[in-house]
Amino acid sequence: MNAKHLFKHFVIGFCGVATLALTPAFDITPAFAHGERSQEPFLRMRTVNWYDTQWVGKSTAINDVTELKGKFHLSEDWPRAVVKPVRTFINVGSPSSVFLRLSSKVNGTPMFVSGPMEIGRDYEYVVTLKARLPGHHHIHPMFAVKDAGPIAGPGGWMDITGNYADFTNPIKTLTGETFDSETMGTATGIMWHLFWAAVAILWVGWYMIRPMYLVRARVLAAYGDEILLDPIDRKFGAAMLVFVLVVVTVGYLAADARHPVSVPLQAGEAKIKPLPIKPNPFVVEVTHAEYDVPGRALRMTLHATNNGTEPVTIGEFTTAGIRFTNSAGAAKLDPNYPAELVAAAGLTMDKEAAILPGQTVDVNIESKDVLWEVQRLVDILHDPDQRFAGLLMSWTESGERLINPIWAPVLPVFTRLGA
Ligand SMILES: [Cu+2]
Repeated sequence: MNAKHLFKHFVIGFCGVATLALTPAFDITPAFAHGERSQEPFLRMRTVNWYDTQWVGKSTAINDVTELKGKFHLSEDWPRAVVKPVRTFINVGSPSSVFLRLSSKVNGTPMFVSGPMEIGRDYEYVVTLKARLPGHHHIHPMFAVKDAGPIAGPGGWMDITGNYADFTNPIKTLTGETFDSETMGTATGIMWHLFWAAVAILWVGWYMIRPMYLVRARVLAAYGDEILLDPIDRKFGAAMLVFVLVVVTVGYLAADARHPVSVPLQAGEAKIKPLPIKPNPFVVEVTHAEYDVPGRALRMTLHATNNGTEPVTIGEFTTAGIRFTNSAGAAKLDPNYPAELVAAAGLTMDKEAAILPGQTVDVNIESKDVLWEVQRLVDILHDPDQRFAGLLMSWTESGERLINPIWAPVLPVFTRLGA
């Protein structure tokens, strides 16, 4: 067994021990999520409206590469309480580093540093992932906003098969060297940790025994600190100062000589153009919205005008990664989308007929499902700012999808009005 395998077994063992140690503390009964539902609903509904999320590799072998991709719209109804997305980053929410992120691209631009994004616009992301730790993992796209924190998107399960011991991540540098980033520099890292720990122990130990703390404290209180330091202490202190400075300088010069060509950590800003605004002939406005608490339903009245040349059918309302569809929307649903996030017959309307070109209608639309409770979105009713936002998806007769961001204040009701 070589050093690399030894290191890998150490990591496996360490993760195992850590899991065992944490299990009784947190009682991790079969986890179906990892806390995303506890994120405030105004954050999940009114910041990032995720859509077309795809967990490409439902099952990936160790070392194989897969993708997490999709699109999102930054809601016009962005809460006042959340910092505007002036510095953002696309990341992946996962239980530890089960995948290695090889790249993230937003609208085709590599996003290895953070950058601003525009409210009201759409973005398409592709995160390339390399399978690292075997298991059944819940994976979320995540949108990090500086000073607001990470905002988790919908979670889907991705499996990784194989053995961690087989994982490698060979990297070819610009100077033509190849190394495995999983093990590169491990010995150096461990050496420095041990070295500085030994120096620290020596430093503390020296003063600890000359004399011991309690004696020292009493002398300090009675006579001050001057008599506590004898000339040897001062020499030892000066020697340590010189020693530490020499070690740091020599260490730096040695590393610099060994790797003369290096690129500093990137501290710039990714400039990402939003997706072009697609002309949308379907104009929708929410004129009234209420949440029926016992009925677990968000009801809204839409004032909709079809300015296009084809009939338009409403098929889906999506918010916080949860999708409410009627039969028209269900037919367009990606079968791989996590079933626990879909209310397949959750969307009903009082006018099911397609909205004809030139027609203006007021449609009463209801998205009803226990998911409002299960996903804890109903908590908006406890917010001082009771509002929702999401995306309304409609389809023209020829199959083109039209997306309308919608948002409105929500009135809580406890019985069906007018019933
Ligand atoms: Cu999760």
